[in-house]
Amino acid sequence: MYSLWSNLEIGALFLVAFFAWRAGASAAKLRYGGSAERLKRKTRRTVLWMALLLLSIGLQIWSALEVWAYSPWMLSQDFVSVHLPLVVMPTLFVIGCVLPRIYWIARESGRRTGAPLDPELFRQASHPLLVVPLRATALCALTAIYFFLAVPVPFVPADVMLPLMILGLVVVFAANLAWHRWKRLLNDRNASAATLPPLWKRSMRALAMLAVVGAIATGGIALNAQASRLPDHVRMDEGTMDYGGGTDFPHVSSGQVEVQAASASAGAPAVPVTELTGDVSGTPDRRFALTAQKTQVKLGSGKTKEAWTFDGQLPGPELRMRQGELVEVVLTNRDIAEGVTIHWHGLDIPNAQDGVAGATQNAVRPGESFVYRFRPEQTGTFWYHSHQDSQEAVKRGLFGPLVVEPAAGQDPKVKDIVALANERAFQTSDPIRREAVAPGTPVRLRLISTDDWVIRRFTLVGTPFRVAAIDGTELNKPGELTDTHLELTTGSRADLVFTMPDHPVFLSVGGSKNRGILLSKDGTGEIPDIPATRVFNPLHYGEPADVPFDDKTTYDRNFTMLLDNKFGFYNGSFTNLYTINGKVFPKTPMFMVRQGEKVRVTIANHGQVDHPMHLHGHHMLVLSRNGERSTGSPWWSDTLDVRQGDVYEVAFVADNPGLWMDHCHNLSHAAVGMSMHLMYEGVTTPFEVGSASFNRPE
Ligand SMILES: [Cu+2]
Repeated sequence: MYSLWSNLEIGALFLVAFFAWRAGASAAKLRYGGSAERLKRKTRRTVLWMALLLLSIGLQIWSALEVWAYSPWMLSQDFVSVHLPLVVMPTLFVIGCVLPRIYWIARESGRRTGAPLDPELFRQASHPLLVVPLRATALCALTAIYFFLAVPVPFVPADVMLPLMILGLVVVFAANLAWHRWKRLLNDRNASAATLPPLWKRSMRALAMLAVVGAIATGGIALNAQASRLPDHVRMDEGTMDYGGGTDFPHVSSGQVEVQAASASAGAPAVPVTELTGDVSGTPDRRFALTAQKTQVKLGSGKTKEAWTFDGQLPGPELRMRQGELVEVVLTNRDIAEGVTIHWHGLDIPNAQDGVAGATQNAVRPGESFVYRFRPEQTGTFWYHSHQDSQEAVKRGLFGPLVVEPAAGQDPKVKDIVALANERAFQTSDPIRREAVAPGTPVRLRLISTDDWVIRRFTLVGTPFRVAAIDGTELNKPGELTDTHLELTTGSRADLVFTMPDHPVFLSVGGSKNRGILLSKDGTGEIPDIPATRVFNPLHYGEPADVPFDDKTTYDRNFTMLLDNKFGFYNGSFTNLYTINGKVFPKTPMFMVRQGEKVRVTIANHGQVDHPMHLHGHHMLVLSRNGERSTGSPWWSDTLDVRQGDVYEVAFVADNPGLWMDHCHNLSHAAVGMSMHLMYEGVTTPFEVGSASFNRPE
């Protein structure tokens, strides 16, 4: 409902601005009526524009009230406290001043004939109160549109006051000017016979006005562009600290930047991220070597294209390991000049191994290597990708699937199929993959969605199935599903299980028959038709089980993450910015926690597009969505798709000390600032981002 009404409201604002401007222009021409007949015709035209204006105002007010009625205050506040007054106030003047005059002019001009105009009729037809309220309505609507396009919530008072003050000054100045002109006009005997100035004269006047506005805007734009430049040196243990209503930690402030004090409070001595390795001594149980390299890959079209790959493969090789094993991965960068790291997406391993350039390590340059060592404690479906310039790296191919089997190994009877969806990988392979599976075989399909800003639709046709796991976490007693599709956002995973029937089964990727995986006795057979399906909803799926906390728990910290978008500058370039709590990195706050604390985060999306929020090193338990409690199996997520107007309450326990990225996994959003981090008390980092650094995590 939020997206419908908020989009309508924005559309209505544009209509209000347009019709108000048009009605104002039409009303301003009434004084050139010259004769009663022509005045009558012009009045009729003005009335028509005003009728359209009032209709669009009605739509704007109605939809703003609906947004208010259906969504929490943090999503509706700007509609109610900014947009509504900006439209309602000038509308009162339109109704009080313009309507009675227009009515009077229409009536009187109908009663009279010929030229010149009766002095009283001319007096009213040239009255400033006929035009000024309409022009003011247009300016107010434009201001509301500016607030929508360029100022994200939560509002900073200065961001709100400045445009409102400029608006007020312009309206008062213009009204004053109009009043004086009218007085002069009434003293001029020939005024009532004046005709509309020629088009070129009007155009020149409009151009002059535009030039003034343009000059002022250019100055403002240059200042903003300059202010958005990334600093040369940024350390992620410095910045704005958000304590989520809990106790502050010792810190020192210099201007807007806060730094943890060298000696943190008792029990949490300062520790650099590099020391947060966990116990990784001994001989590795499993070793991998991955080489990042430029590779010419062959596309289905026959052409070749340069990709960045691990080991020359697209996607990178499947890494399979067992729970609790000591795993060693040696990453070597052969020739990726931009640098490489590996982040183990969804694995909650010690911080030093998290693979984020500028946070937990330096990006690996060409010719260099880096050794990752960790023990995976979870089982399930994950993936890995470079977290150096990750938007570019993942787009070009530096990613691959990762599966953690139980300590005792996977049941050998199970047919285990990894279905990693990626546009670039699709281009290099057969769009239909065929697998031979004997009837009666238990099958586990591991779905992984990796494309930037694509909500992938997966539809399993030909058999009932269960969703066994989400984001690498098993669900409790999942029920059987048919005619259901899953929507997986960038970075999220789901495991589907079923028993192979004696007829073909098709996993459709994207909802059509021309891309996916066909399973049958011998790998041949027809692709079944895709029925109408409904979308899978994890909120009430499966059965409840014990969880360490719920909506009645008292949390040590309660954070709010308000997601939005606006037009603005990022590092000097004009773009669509994606903001968290009104800010873009590095000005986004850090969520400060102490080890062992219970943490609740409210994530709300006030913007126009979806944001898959990915928290490193932890899994978030979904408590509720849009006020509706999660009543099914515990739903643990590491990449939660927050759609327009959604409000999620999630919770986690701070049990993995470190500096953990918390960012949108639409990597193109993270690249323009939709990134922040979770920061444990006393943790420091020796690494750096910023324009003087080689590290560019996003
Ligand atoms: Cu996003």
